Parts: sequence; structure tokens; C-alpha cells
Amino acid sequence: MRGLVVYRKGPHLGVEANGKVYISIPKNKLKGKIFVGDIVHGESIDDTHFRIYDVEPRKNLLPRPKVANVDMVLVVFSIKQPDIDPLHLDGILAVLEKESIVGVIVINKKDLAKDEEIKRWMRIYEDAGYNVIACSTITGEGLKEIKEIISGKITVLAGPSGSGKTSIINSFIPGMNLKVGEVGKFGRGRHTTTDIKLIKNPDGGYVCDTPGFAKFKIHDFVSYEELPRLYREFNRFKCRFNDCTHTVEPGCGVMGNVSPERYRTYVIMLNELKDVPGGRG
Ligand SMILES: Nc1nc2c(ncn2[C@@H]2O[C@H](COP(=O)(O)OP(=O)(O)OP(=O)(O)O)[C@@H](O)[C@H]2O)c(=O)[nH]1
Ligand SMILES: [Mg+2]
Ligand SMILES: [Zn+2]
Repeated sequence: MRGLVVYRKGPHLGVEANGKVYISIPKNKLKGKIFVGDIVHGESIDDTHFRIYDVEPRKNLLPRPKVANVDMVLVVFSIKQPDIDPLHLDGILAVLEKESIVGVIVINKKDLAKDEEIKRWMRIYEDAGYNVIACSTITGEGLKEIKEIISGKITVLAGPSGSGKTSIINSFIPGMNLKVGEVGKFGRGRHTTTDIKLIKNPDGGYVCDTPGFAKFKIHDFVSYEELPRLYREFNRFKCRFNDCTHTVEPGCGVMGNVSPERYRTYVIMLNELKDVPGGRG
């Protein structure tokens, strides 16, 4: 039997096969090697239990939380409460770029800011080559667009605590009523979402809520050498040196040609990575 891993709860995995969800505990060589989103082969032992024999090669693996075969990540930031943090946003985008996972930027809480301000952020990221959707779970703006792009896919919602990930899922999966945290609790490492679970989308596919990171550290995910190519728009320009870091080199095509906002976070991250012991060379 072929199944999809739809949740993880402690050592237990939920495997959906033949229209049912079985419980499975991977053993021996498979222990710790199977993730939510994996396609597994095995058989049901009884009405509730499944034995996994093998796992299919995965097309990608989101590193945190570990979710396999992700079709798209909605990178959810709010325009206010909390403010957009471009360093955090660009860090997530770099990780997705590294893992070859499609990232779509969602700017939530559109109701809390002027259109001008939202458009300014949208332009920065659209120019960088990203699809950007502005929305509000209060006015409902932009939600239809999100509903359309996620249908039929395995979509993960990621982004800081308090940006509205759970609220967005609640808006298109009626009856889910996932627990929504309160503004003011973000930034203190408090998570209102704990288990990893693929929620069936009534329009087809699955959505996966994740808890916001309290602190996002780029060096947990990428190296100094990798960063330059992970700013996707930087690859449009030619530099004299192949290993150009786009900071001090003569003949650099990136410096002065990309948005100052993106370049600023790039330099901050590059400096952070330079100082990681063993992270360079
Ligand atoms: N003004 C406004 N508030 C919103 C909007 N969407 C969500 N909120 C509020 O923002 C707060 C946080 O929302 P959540 O959906 O819990 O945020 P989250 O991203 O799931 O947060 P974590 O689970 O901690 O990562 C809640 O109080 C929501 O009611 C919006 O579009 N506009
Ligand atoms: Mg949440
Ligand atoms: Zn360069």
C-alpha cells in the first residue's frame, strides 16, 4: 500500500492510505528518516496500525519544521503588529532558494497600513522575482487569490509569530478553528502551534501550519559561500569574478544594480556568516 505521511506527533506518524489515517512508528533504519509529506510504502497491520517498508525519494525537504515534498511555502509577514522584518523575510527566502522550494510572499494585515506602504514592499519583492499577495483576514482582501494558488498543492505557511498564518488557514478551511494566538505574545518564543500536521484542503491538496520562529538564525541553514546565489535577482547580473561576494570586488555587476533594501540584508547576513566558526572555506 502507498500512503502519505500526514502528521507527526512525538514518535507517531499518521499515514493516510486507502482513505484512512493509520498510526505508524518507523523502526530500525527508517527511524527518524521519515517526515510529514513523505510518500511511504507498507501495509496495514490492523484497523489502526500501518507498517512502513520504504519511503519514496522526496523532491525537497523543508528544514524546519521538516516537511517533505512541499509544493509551495507561503511566507507570511504582517505589515504591522509585528512590522515586516526584511532580514527575517530575506533569510527565509534564501533558505527556500537553497532547498529549491517555491516561495510566495504574503503580506498580511493589509487593514493596518496605507496602500502606499504595502505597494512599496510589494514592488521590492516583485522586482526581485517573487510573487507577492497582500491580504487581510479581517477585510477578506487577497484571500481568494491565496485560496486559488494553494489548491491541489502541499502548501506550508511559514513566517514570524503573530503574522497571521493560523488566521489565514482558518479563513479558507471552515470548521478548522485552529487556535489563534494573541498579538503581544509574539517575539517571546511562545508557540501556539505545536504539532506538525497536513490539513486537508477542501479544494484539494493540504496545508501545513507552522509556529513562528522566535529567533531566526541564517547560519543554521546556509553557508557564507552559498549566500550570494540565494538572492535570486543577483544572478541576473554579471561580475568579473565567479566567486564575487558583491561587496568589495572590482567589476561587480550586483552592487548598485539591486534594491538597496535587499542589498542591505544581504550584507548583514554575509557578515553574520563570515563570523561563524568554520563557516568560511
Ligand atoms: N488587524 C489584523 N489582525 C490580524 C489579521 N490576521 C490575523 N490577525 C491577528 O493577529 C494575531 C496573530 O494571528 P495568528 O493567526 O495567531 O498568527 P500566527 O502567524 O499563526 O502566529 P504563531 O502561531 O504564533 O506563529 C491574532 O490576534 C489575529 O487575530 C489581519 O489581517 N489584520
Ligand atoms: Mg499560528
Ligand atoms: Zn558581484
